[in-house]
Amino acid sequence: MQEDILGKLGPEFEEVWKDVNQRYVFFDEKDAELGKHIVQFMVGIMESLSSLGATAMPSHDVTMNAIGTTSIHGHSGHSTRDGFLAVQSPRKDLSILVIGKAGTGKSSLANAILRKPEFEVAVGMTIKTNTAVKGSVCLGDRNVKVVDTPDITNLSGEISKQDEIRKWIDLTSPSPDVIVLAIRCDSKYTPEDFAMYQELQRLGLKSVLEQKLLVVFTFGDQRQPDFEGDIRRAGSNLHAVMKDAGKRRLIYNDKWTSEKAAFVIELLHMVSSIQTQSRHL
Ligand SMILES: Nc1nc2c(ncn2[C@@H]2O[C@H](COP(=O)(O)OP(=O)(O)OP(=O)(O)O)[C@@H](O)[C@H]2O)c(=O)[nH]1
Ligand SMILES: [Mg+2]
Repeated sequence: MQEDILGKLGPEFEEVWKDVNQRYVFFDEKDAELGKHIVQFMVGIMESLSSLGATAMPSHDVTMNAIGTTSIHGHSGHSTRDGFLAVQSPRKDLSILVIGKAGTGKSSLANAILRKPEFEVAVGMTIKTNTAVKGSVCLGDRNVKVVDTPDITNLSGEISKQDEIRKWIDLTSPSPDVIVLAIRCDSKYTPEDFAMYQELQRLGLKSVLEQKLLVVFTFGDQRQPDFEGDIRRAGSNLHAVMKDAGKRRLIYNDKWTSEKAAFVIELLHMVSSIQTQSRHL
């Protein structure tokens, strides 16, 4: 492999190759699993940086174009496995709790993190997710658990709200590393939406929401051109939620496959920042 690379790039590359010191990765845009490999690669870099005492990579260091190829500027990891960067020491598993009103795209978002269609996605007006379900995926050497949930104001059957929330906590055991609140960015944030958030606070999630909340604006393909202005003009209820989230927010767009890997990388970056903040509390 080494000879192949040097043969193709010529002797001028020899000096660079010495510095590369086995840290390399191949990106093949025809690779059916390219997105997954990019995420693993970036996770490896973030893990390497944090094991070196650096904070996670700022998001502007990652650029991704429409066909899904990625450029990474200025950072390197420190070990390889099967050609992809991996982490040397085992790291803590992650658990991600996805919550929100019915039809806000929770299951679609959860599937994007898992990179597989684990959870059923709603079609038409049907409410699909009726109770919490867990899926998991390996990213780098981390097992990432994702718990998809129903709209707590719309539970069907006998299950009480308290029991349902107990199930969320059990499935994310010992506790979620991040709570992703899905809010549609193509429609108004209504008093009913805010009432659901307040109900979750009352049902015992107040302090964990204040520490671990991340707002994800879903239906990003339908956002206003002036999205920042749209947020500024949104009412005080949405601003109160975003305050709890410490202004952590992302936009998700389920329609553009090429953006999903970049979204997962940003999400993991947010999780690292939440973890860093909770270490300083
Ligand atoms: N245009 C667009 N459609 C989306 C997006 N995300 C999800 N959808 C669609 O919205 C519908 C609902 O998506 P789900 O992921 O099932 O939403 P949910 O919040 O899990 O729904 P419930 O489980 O019923 O509460 C589906 O038809 C999705 O294809 C998005 O980013 N853009
Ligand atoms: Mg669902």
